[in-house]
Amino acid sequence: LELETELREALQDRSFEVWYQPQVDLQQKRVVGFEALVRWRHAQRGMVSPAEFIPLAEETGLIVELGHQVLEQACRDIAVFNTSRNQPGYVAVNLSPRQLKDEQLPDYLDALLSQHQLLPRCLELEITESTLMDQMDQSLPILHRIEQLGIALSIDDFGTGYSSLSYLKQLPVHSLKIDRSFVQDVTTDRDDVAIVSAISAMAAKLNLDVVAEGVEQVEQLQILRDCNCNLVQGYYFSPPVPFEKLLEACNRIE
Ligand code: G
Ligand code: G
Ligand code: MN
Ligand code: NA
Repeated sequence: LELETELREALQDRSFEVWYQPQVDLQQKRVVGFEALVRWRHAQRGMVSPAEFIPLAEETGLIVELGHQVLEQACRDIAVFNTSRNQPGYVAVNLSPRQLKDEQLPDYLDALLSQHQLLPRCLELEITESTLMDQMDQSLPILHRIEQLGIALSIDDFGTGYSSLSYLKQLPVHSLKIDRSFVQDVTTDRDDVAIVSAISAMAAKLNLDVVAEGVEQVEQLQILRDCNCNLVQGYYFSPPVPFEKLLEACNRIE
């Protein structure tokens, strides 16, 4: 079967899974939130990476329905998860370009929060820097309405997409995610150290949180600490895991 047909069937069957990767506050040594990452368990092909099907979903417009399914699952899961913890965590959901042109998105999110009786701060949206810069005019009014709901926005892959700092100032942004490519060689490349500490310092001045992604080694962690980057995510703490394994992952970290 063609991938597109299979994608439609999987949407119909609601057979996508959402996995979660913890984001850790280094000072508190606590898991403060989770990135939601969609997974497609395919009968013949096995686990299909979102890197393969998200672009197709985006091209065909199926991303809007897929995005709704992911958002619904993520909200349901975080609502359940938070009842078992004394401090509520947030779930950060990735959004594609087309979703950020959907004028119904803010109302949809508002209804979703009510349905799951979630505080707005329990939901974050990740938008890549390049998506933002490519469609600022169309997306900015939508993003402002989302901000008014109290939902936080995070700029994903920060540092790779030529964001203009003047745009950054206009945007209702809550946090920056330092792209994995800068974290990867931070133990050997002094330029990467300079980039990470500059982004962290700028974020602090602008009152933004900063999250380092793709942290795999304890040596990277120490440098990130020295750069005042307090939130980290990566295989060092936990890979993305299915919901059933999340509590166990949190207990290992904390
Ligand atoms: O988890 P993994 O490395 O396989 O994810 C690959 C890519 O797919 C990443 O760029 C990630 O942002 C993207 N991705 C994962 N889940 C979603 C999702 O629910 N929606 C969108 N739009 N992108 C996602
Ligand atoms: O594009 P985005 O940043 O949303 O994608 C996150 C992707 O990074 C996911 O596919 C996730 O599985 C992957 N990822 C998460 N932690 C690590 C890590 O420590 N190392 C590597 N190489 N990939 C990671
Ligand atoms: Mn992301
Ligand atoms: Na990223």
